[in-house]
Amino acid sequence: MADLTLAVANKAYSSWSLRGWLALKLTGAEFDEVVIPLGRADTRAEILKYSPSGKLPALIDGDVVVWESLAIIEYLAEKFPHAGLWPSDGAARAHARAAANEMHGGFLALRRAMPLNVRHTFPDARFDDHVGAEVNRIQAIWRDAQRRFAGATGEGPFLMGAFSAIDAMFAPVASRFTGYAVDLESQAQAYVDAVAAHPPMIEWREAARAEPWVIPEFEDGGAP
Ligand SMILES: N[C@@H](CCC(=O)N[C@@H](CS)C(=O)NCC(=O)O)C(=O)O
Repeated sequence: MADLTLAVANKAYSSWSLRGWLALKLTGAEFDEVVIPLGRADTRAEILKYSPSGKLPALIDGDVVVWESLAIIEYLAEKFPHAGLWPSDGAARAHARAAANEMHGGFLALRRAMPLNVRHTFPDARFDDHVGAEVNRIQAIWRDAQRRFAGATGEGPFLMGAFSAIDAMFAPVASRFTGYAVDLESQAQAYVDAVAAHPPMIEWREAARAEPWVIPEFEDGGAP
């Protein structure tokens, strides 16, 4: 049994679980994983065994329970200071944290209109101007991060160079942009493709495809 346990919801649908899981993968630490399927009679009781909020992901480290994806990232960044979750440069770190927080608290229209489904694509979906404005804002965040801080976390095609916490926060959105065939600027498209090819993302998608659970309302709208 590993020291760390991460409880997540269905990999097919749970964007918040994916964020916590990608951050934990980044540390290279061994961990046990518990997947709790949503939408069942015992879902809430099962989640409450790990997470006091009744929501996932939750990280358990001995007596420490960390719920909320951003708090999990911060906990991991403190516990594994050499994992490079946040840039070492203060300006880059502040920028990455601001973008991660904007993602955590925002983009509600987009999140509602494009439920995460890493198993299926919806190329014919159409979106209103509200969603379009959020897509543009996200592309601006990505453009700005790459222009100002490329290389802040190392070599690579991600927002600050190597894959880091800011990418974990935006990875589910990148996946939605692929799934819903959103028309993107070329630089944003290159970033989305890089996220899709990130080996832990491939591992997550493969595990999602192997899941037996299907929640019909999440297959055609309505996000968990
Ligand atoms: N603000 C939370 C959001 C967590 C959240 O909403 N998780 C969903 C799954 S993506 C959940 O656990 N839902 C429980 C349920 O639907 O029963 C975070 O950042 O971790």
